[in-house]
Amino acid sequence: MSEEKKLAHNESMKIESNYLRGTLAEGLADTSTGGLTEDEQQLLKFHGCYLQDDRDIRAGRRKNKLEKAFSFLIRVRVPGGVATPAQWIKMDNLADDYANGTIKLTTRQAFQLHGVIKTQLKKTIQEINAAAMDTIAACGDVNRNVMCNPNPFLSEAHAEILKISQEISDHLTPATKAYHEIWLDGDKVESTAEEVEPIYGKTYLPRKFKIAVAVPPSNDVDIHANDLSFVAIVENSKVVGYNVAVGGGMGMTHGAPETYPRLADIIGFCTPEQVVDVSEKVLLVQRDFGDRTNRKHARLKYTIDDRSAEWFLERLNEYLGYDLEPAREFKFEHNGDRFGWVEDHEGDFHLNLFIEGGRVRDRARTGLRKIAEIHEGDFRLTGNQNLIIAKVSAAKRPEVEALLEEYGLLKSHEQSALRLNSIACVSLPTCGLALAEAERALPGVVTDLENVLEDCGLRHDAITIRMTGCPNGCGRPFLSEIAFVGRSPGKYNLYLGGGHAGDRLNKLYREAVTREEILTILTPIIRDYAKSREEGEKFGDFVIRAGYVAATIQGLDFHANLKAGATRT
Ligand code: SRM
Ligand code: SF4
Repeated sequence: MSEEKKLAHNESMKIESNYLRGTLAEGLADTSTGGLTEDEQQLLKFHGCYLQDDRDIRAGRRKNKLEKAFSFLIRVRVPGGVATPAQWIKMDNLADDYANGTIKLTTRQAFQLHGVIKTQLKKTIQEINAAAMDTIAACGDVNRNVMCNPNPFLSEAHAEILKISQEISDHLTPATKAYHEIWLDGDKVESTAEEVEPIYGKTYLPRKFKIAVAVPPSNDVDIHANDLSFVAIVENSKVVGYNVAVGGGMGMTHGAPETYPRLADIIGFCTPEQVVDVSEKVLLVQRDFGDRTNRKHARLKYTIDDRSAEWFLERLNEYLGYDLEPAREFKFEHNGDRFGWVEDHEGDFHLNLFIEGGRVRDRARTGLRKIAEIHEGDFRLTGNQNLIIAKVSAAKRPEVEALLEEYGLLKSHEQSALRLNSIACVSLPTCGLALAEAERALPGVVTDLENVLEDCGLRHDAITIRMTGCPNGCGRPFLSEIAFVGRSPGKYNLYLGGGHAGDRLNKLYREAVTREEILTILTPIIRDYAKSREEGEKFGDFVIRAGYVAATIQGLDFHANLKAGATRT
């Protein structure tokens, strides 16, 4: 990082905030507006909330000279995605009492509530905490919700990785008492001299930081979208250690080729005992070397690309005081969920349900609440916005199934394989950064494509398909076989050729296509795939072999495909 460059404004804001306090308490108490100042909004993120407004009615309110229809998004951290039935019921209550009547299951195994108004924000956060959940560090320049494969009861390996994810999460949670003071009426710290952030320091990280733990062959946590990942190496059902991957990420900006999605580099292997230490030290290298002058260049992926993965490994080994071992062999086969019932080695059952767009609403919400009221196991949020009803005993299963049947959930996973492998980010109307629809548009696009797939005999062939309202990449679009990335209202960039296991970036195939053009463009490619694919060949591999798009390599090349004119004649 060049010393002459001016630090980003957020850096001084963090220093002056006195460990994330700033004027947040005063801003929240000000009832003359439903909003907050710009700095308060930035600080609020560290506490797990975003100021938003209802974009469906923004223009009308502007015309009538009214303040935007402000409300808050609250993100609830759920390390490893595990929630008890009591916590589920609490989220369900809060959805009705303070939010917009829905629960959103996110792509990082967390809960979100949308539409909470300022005067009810504190009360809502207090109730979340009373249910032994919290929102601190769900957003902001800190480590976010730690993801892990959500099926811990299937083998001892899964139980181990859940434990390790929780340990990483606990270790990297900010130490500031600001959260307790502001939201939970905790005692005020009298002097800042008393307070330290032992890991982060006063300026926290240059940008957000994301960690995931995967168990091959499943890459359901999409390690290549994370700053740091641990890939469990399992021998005889025991985790002998973890490969360490660094520098993955999705976010980019249209028209700014210096920003791009990036696959993580696998740089070594560590033992289970070293995982928390490695997490801390990777985070510290990024804390010390990440770019604090340009927030669009501040993620670990750019720190590594600016210097090299070898440089990063040397620094990391220095910080650790020991060397990572060489990485071990492993293979991912998919990054989607495995739906339906499975039985574990203890004789309990787990049901992976499909929740379209991760949005729990209406009848499905009532059904899941009824299940929570009788459920003796727990709930697991998956990284694909779906839900596992976990640890159902053989005796309890008929009761759970009767409720699933009554509320139309029993066959939720009997959809086309395309739909089951779809992800849409939230986008409109709540997301302030959305350029086009996503959660509200993808189901219809999938329906159109299903007709073509059905016709070609491909209904049961899993193809990953993702849509986001902008190129920030919250639905991890650049890792899917088909992706639509919002450009402007009703228009998307179409990407093809991601790896089915989330291990290869896709490539831009067409720019600014309309909703109507999507079907026209994709129909012949799907037909070609049905006719010309090789035995077992995945759609993402086929479109590269058939010359629709070039295989992607890293970095600036991501934007090169269209210019190279790689389209099939
Ligand atoms: Fe995200 C910003 C929603 C996962 C990359 N993301 C946002 C905000 C908060 C918009 C904002 O800053 O005002 C969105 C709120 C929309 C809303 O109304 O709810 C938002 N992101 C989401 C969620 C809810 C999408 C979903 O439909 O599930 C996911 C919440 C995850 C969680 O529980 O923590 C979500 N966001 C992701 C992911 C996927 C992942 O982490 O696996 C990514 C790509 C991975 C990565 O970070 O590189 C992602 N979100 C971003 C970015 C781009 C970051 C970058 O490095 O450029 C932004 C914008 C930013 O930070 O400036 C963003
Ligand atoms: Fe909003 Fe863009 Fe993220 Fe979608 S990808 S939720 S539109 S920031």
